Amino acid sequence: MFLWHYLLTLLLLIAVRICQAERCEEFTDLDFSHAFIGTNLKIRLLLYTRENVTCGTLVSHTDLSSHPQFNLSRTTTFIIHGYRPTGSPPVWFKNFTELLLAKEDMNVIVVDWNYGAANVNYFKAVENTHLAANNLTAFIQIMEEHGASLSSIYLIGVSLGAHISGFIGANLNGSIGRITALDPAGPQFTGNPPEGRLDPTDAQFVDVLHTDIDALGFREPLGHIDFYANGGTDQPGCPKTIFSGSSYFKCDHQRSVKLFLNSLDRTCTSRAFPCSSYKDFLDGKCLNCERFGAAGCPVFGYDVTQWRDVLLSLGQTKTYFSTNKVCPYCMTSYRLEVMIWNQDSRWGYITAKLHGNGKEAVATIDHRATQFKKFTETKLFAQFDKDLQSVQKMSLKFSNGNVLKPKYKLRVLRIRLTHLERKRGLSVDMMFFSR
Ligand SMILES: [Ca+2]
Ligand SMILES: [Ca+2]
Repeated sequence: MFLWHYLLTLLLLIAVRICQAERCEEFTDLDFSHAFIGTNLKIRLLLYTRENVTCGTLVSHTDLSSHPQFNLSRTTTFIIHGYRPTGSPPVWFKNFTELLLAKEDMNVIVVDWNYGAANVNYFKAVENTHLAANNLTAFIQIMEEHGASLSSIYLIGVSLGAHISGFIGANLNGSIGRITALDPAGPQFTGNPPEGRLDPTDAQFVDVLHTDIDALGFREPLGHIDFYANGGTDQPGCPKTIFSGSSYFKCDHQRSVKLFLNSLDRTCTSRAFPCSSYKDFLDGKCLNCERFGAAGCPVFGYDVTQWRDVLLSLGQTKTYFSTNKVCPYCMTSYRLEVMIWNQDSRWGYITAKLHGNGKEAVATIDHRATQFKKFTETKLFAQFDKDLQSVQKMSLKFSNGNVLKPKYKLRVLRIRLTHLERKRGLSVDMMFFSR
């Protein structure tokens, strides 16, 4: 009896050692020579769960029983990257995996199709998106045979990965739970019919972020909700000239991933407003959120599923939000109403500063010159770089935007500042006169 106990303990110890020695699978690291010659498609599936947050397990495409931690009763999130012109692994996927697992107990599968995406010839990588989608569809069907529900499948696709997600979704008749598309690729997809790109019928719920619609991204709406960050064309803090090297080409596009990660890390939220154009949004013409009831306008990112039912009932909704240059990206929106008593009307730009608890928040309203008229309330949409919990002081700077023009003072009669979310909590009403 004693001997049996001893042997059993020994066997257990050996088994534990073997498990500990199991190596972590890494994302395929290729270099530019691979991309130059071109690579053929090979898909590796790296599984991460709360039991192995940082150590990837290579999942068999056919035998799921060999992965006990792959619990199919949980949500399974696939992260699908895009074109890899230099063959390097995406720098963001570890952070992405960790934030998703901190948010929810799920299976995260990083889809490594670096062999296939690494190619100086973009058209070859585009061709591979269909093959990759067919391969992943077969894998999801095997998951389904093992008891997974298609509703529990969540695909997050970056750039070309967004269209791969769409093709998988279409292969499965739109039954998968959700697709999040991060700046879906434009080149070779713009103008395609719905079956040749991502579209809202590809999943039960499709949410899309656009950050580079004038170059690498897709201009038109593709989901149930489309978020256009800073108008979707160019991102603040990204280089405006080619002298900044490769980041000139990819900074706007890559910002999509950074914004989504920011939505996962719980530091702040970005409220997005339905609007037909970015100009109208900046003019503050789209601040009405009544159609969304008590929840208010949708918040960009992972948690937008809270608005799912109302968004599905609305069909397709195009929304806008603004961000800062760096993380935390979220801005805080106020309505700023200014009444002046100058005899003549004034045209110019406003910079507002809020002060409270030793902090300062700044909003620059300079997308166009605003007209201020005597005894008329001018409504402005002010987006501040920070959210101050208490505002003790506000200062305004007025400029006519032209150093050659004579300087005018804006004689302010009244300013009203209303936080668009905490409407009652932070409304500041001021009456003062200036000469
Ligand atoms: Ca489609
Ligand atoms: Ca751009």
